[in-house]
This record gives sequence, structure tokens and C-alpha cells, in this order.
Amino acid sequence: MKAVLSLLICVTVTVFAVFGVCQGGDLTKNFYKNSCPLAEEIVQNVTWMHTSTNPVLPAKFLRMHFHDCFVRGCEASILLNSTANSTAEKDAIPNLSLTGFDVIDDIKAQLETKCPGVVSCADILALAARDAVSFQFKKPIWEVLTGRRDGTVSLASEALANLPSPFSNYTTLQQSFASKGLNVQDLVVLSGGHTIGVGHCNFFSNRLYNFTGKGDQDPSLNPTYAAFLKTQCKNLTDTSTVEMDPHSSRNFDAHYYVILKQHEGLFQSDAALLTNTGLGKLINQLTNQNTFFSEFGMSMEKMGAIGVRTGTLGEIRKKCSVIN
Ligand code: HEM
Ligand SMILES: *[C@@H]1O[C@H](CO)[C@@H](O)[C@H](O)[C@H]1NC(C)=O
Ligand SMILES: *[C@@H]1O[C@H](CO)[C@@H](O)[C@H](O)[C@H]1NC(C)=O
Ligand SMILES: *[C@@H]1O[C@H](CO)[C@@H](O)[C@H](O)[C@H]1NC(C)=O
Ligand SMILES: *[C@@H]1O[C@H](CO)[C@@H](O)[C@H](O)[C@H]1NC(C)=O
Ligand SMILES: *[C@@H]1O[C@H](CO)[C@@H](O)[C@H](O)[C@H]1NC(C)=O
Ligand SMILES: *[C@@H]1O[C@H](CO)[C@@H](O)[C@H](O)[C@H]1NC(C)=O
Ligand SMILES: CC(=O)N[C@H]1CO[C@H](CO)[C@@H](O)[C@@H]1O
Repeated sequence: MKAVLSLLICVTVTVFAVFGVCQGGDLTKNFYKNSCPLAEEIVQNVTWMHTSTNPVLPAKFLRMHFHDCFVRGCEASILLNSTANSTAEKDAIPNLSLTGFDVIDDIKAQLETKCPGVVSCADILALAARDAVSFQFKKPIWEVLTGRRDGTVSLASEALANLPSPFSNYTTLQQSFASKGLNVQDLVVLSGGHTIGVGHCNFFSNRLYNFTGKGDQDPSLNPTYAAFLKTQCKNLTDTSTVEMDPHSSRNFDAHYYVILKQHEGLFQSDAALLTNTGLGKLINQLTNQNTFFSEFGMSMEKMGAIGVRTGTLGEIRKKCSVIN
């Protein structure tokens, strides 16, 4: 029955595609093979060139891609500038510390000289996130499907409403991911993105100084680690940054799960993964680098497909920071 149903769906989709009625569709491997054969190579070269002199770029791009996908789908709304009429996602509070927009502009400019109006900003971001993270391995560590098109709307209020907060508990995180079609496995695996990059004290200092409003510490946080964090974040208003995966925050590896098990996850949202005891087995498995990398690739493919516009939907922006 299931097979018959999917055959029916396939036939329907094909018929619609042939007649150009169906505007949506799936992402594909190497979408620009004919229209811009060097596209993926150009993205990788320019990304690697910038990453070689800017070691924080992998963290910036990985988080930027996540923020893009969780708000209106992966359609580059995160790259749009605010206009006279509307404040863009870029200028919402959760964007604090996103950088690298100039690098995206550089990649786009080089693609526009080779194949004008062909490669979407949403695809550039998905590829650049993968390539920046992969720079340390000198080869791509997950596959990125392409064919996304760009959206035309970006609203700061939607960033606030759609991005999970670092103060979230497990239930809230699970709901947030479910609302994007991602399951609990994706939640645990993608949280492993916190193996690179930094977090600002104000996103977790309540765990050090005032967890329940009584000047107390979060009992689920490793006390030795908490003592260290207090030397980095002096008080509740300190806005310094600390590495999320201490001593290895520029190394994309499985170490996030090692510290997580030691109750050294930085945010409440990290610690929350331990509150569902059913996830212990998965967390243990993910401490193995090969397992983490292959699972991360699969979950990134799902995240990278959230709400994508394909076919004739959306547009191919000429500049990533403004709509055409
Ligand atoms: C599960 C829900 C998540 C929450 C609540 C969350 C929250 C945060 C917060 C608060 C920061 C610190 C920002 C700052 O202080 O500048 C951060 C950083 C980061 N997040 Fe997440 N995040 C989540 C999931 C993800 C996912 C799915 C990815 C990518 C796969 C990701 C990748 C990153 C990276 C790479 C950084 C470091 C950014 C930098 O160094 O500038 N996060 N996250
Ligand atoms: C990308 O970089 C490689 C290695 O430096 C070089 O051989 C290749 O020609 C570059 N490709 C493009 C499209 O610039
Ligand atoms: C978008 O904003 C950035 C930062 O303010 C600026 O450098 C860039 O030129 C703007 N883009 C356009 C197309 O005006
Ligand atoms: C601002 O809003 C007005 C009226 O809704 C519209 O005509 C105009 O095109 C908008 N401008 C921009 C830059 O979005
Ligand atoms: C999780 O957080 C939400 C929103 O703050 C709250 O309504 C809910 O009661 C919390 N759940 C648990 C189990 O603490
Ligand atoms: C700790 O939290 C309580 C309750 O929210 C608040 O009244 C108190 O002022 C906070 N303490 C500090 C040092 O901010
Ligand atoms: C909190 O710590 C920061 C960094 O050490 C310091 O600059 C600031 O004055 C402190 N604020 C308060 C209220 O103690
Ligand atoms: C990179 C970037 O655009 N950051 C903005 C994030 O939002 C704040 C306002 O909340 C802006 O001041 C930043 O410029």
C-alpha cells in the first residue's frame, strides 16, 4: 500500500513538474552542474581562503545557517539588511555576535562574475557552513544538497519567535525542533554544533549566580566547572565570552558529548539533553567521532531542507543583503 502510494505521488509530482505546475520540489545533488559548473568549487575556495585567516568563521557560518533555516526555512532571510520599513532577523537579539556577512558577499560577488543570477544566497550559506567547518579536514565532511531559492522577507520578530533560547528546558527544545520537522535525535546531534565557538556569559551566568532567584548555582552544573566559569564571568551582567567546548572550541569533533556527560554543557539548553534519561545511549554513541560525523551529516541534511523554496518560488538574489 505504502509503495503504491509513493508511486502515485511520484507520478503526480512528475506530471506536475513536466507541465511546470508544481513549483516546489526537492533539493538535489550538484544542482548547478550545468548552470554553473564551478559554483561549489568557488564557494569552497573563497570560504577556505577566508577561514585560513579567520579561525572563528566555521562557528559563525554554522550558527548562521542554523538561524537561517529555523526562521522561514533556509532561504537566506538571515542575510537581508533591515530596511526603512522593517527590522531584519540580522538585527534581532539572538543574532548577537553573528559575523561573516562580508565573506558571504565576497563569495556571491565571485559567483556573479562567473554565472550571474544563478546561485542562490541560501545555497551559498549552506555550502559555506559545510566548507568552513570542513576546512580543518581539507575535505567536505557532509554532503549539501542544492537548489534552494531566496526569500524576500526578513523580520526580527520572527527570529525571536522561532529560535530556541539557551534557557529552554527539554520539553521546549523538543517542541521547537518538532515544529521544524526535526526529531529528538536531530536535537541531540545538532546540539553537537556547540563543539565549536563561544557563548556570552549573559546566556548562562544565571546558572552561576542566581539560578532560582536565591543567589544560588545550578545544581546540574559540574561544581568544579562552575568555579572556573565564575572566573570568566564575574557577575550577572558580565558580557565576556567563553569557549563552549573548553580547549577544543576551534576543533570540530565529538568532544561536546564528552563534556556534556561531565555536566559541563554551557547552556541550560545543553544540560537539558541530560534530563531525558532515554537519550543517554545516543549521547554515549555520539562521543565516537565517526558516529557523530555521519549522524551530523544526516541531521544537517534535514535541517538544510527546512522550508526550502525550489523551482520557480522565491528569487535568486543579486546581492545577498538586499532583495532584487
Ligand atoms: C538546540 C538549541 C540551540 C540553542 C538554544 C542554541 C543557543 C546558542 C547560543 C545562546 C549561543 C551563543 C551565542 C553567543 O553568545 O554569541 C550559541 C552559539 C552557537 N551555536 Fe547554538 N544553539 C542551539 C542549536 C544550535 C545548532 C542546531 C547549531 C548548528 C548546527 C548551533 C551552532 C552554534 C555555534 C557554532 C555557536 C557558536 C557561535 C560563535 O562562536 O559565534 N547551535 N548557540
Ligand atoms: C580552487 O582552488 C584550487 C586549489 O588552490 C585551484 O586549483 C582551483 O583552480 C580553484 N578553483 C577555482 C574555480 O577558482
Ligand atoms: C547591508 O549592511 C551592511 C552592514 O551595515 C553593509 O556593509 C552592506 O553594504 C549593506 N548592503 C547593501 C546592499 O546595502
Ligand atoms: C515601505 O513600505 C511602503 C508602504 O507599505 C512600500 O511602498 C515601500 O516599498 C516599502 N519600502 C521598502 C524599502 O520596503
Ligand atoms: C519548560 O519550560 C516551559 C516554558 O518556560 C514551561 O512552561 C514548562 O513548565 C517547563 N517544563 C518543565 C518540565 O519544567
Ligand atoms: C536574583 O533573582 C531574584 C529573583 O528574580 C532577584 O530578586 C534578585 O535581585 C537577583 N539577584 C541579583 C544579584 O541580581
Ligand atoms: C561585572 O563584571 C564586569 C567585568 O569584570 C565589570 O566590568 C562590571 O563593573 C561588573 N558589574 C558589576 C555590577 O559589578
Ligand atoms: C551582526 C548584526 O547584524 N548584529 C546585530 C544584532 O542585533 C543588534 C540589535 O539587537 C544589532 O545592534 C547588531 O548590529
